[in-house]
Amino acid sequence: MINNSFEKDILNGLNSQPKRLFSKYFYDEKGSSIFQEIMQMDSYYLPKCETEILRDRSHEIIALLPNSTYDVVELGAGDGTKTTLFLEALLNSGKTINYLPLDISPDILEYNKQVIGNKFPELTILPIAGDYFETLDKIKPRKNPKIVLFMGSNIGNFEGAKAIEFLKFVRKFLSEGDFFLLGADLKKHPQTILRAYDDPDGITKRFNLNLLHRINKELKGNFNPENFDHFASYDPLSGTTKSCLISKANQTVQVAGQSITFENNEPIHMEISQKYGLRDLIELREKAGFSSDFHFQDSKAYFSLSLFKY
Ligand code: AVI
Repeated sequence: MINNSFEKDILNGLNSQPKRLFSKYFYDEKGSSIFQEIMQMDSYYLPKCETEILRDRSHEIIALLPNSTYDVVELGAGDGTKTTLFLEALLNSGKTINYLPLDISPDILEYNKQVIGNKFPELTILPIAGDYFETLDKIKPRKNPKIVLFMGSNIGNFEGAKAIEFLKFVRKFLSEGDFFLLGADLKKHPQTILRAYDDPDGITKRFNLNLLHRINKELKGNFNPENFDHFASYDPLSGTTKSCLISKANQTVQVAGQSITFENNEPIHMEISQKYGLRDLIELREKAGFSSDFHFQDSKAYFSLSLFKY
């Protein structure tokens, strides 16, 4: 099915200067499966570090939660595999919890419910499918205190002030006594970060090129993905990783009935993945209006799970 906002965003992006496409469109069926390959790469340290924190430090996070009952709300929950570690620690600590996974995809939520439900048969699971606005609106009237999870460094894909806007937006659906748990990738040696986004096997390149395939399929495009290279860069001053596709020739491509011309070596900006220092995370928390913060890192201090109090 052709999605109009997809078409509009793609055409606007390709007619902008510099050209740009948006990483939120990476995740069609093929893109989601390539992302699973990325998650398995040795150089893509993020999921391993986050899992280590959830495995080894969940009890410290839970010690900061004063209530005995919580709604655990997970934004962009996906299949929920990592979350089992946190849910298990909550249940072991004697808390009564309900799990509310929110995701745009009803299929992934169905799978999530099966996986988590099999592991914790006693847990109440209330999946809610839809975009953030619809789903958060549904959890707002619930009486239990909430802990909202936003993990996987997904915050890093928001550009500039959009990360703060997003946290402010989520906070509007929370109230006194609630918490927000943010998974954020930390600033570290630039080479380590670059290797995560520029792997020698070309998996990240395929991940980016897949969006051109998607445009071909869904918007009657005729990109030849072989005419584009992938280039990732990391700026240690700003903490921003940028991914671009680079045109390997002067070429004209048709998309949804429009002709888009590329000069040789012209970039398409595809994605940013922001890295944070501790000070940056504190600033983010303050600007979003949360009252205090606590940070839990893995043994290499590559990644942070940061708990913000309403
Ligand atoms: C989903 N997101 C947090 C990933 C990231 O690290 O920015 C997407 C990704 N892009 C390239 N590799 C992984």
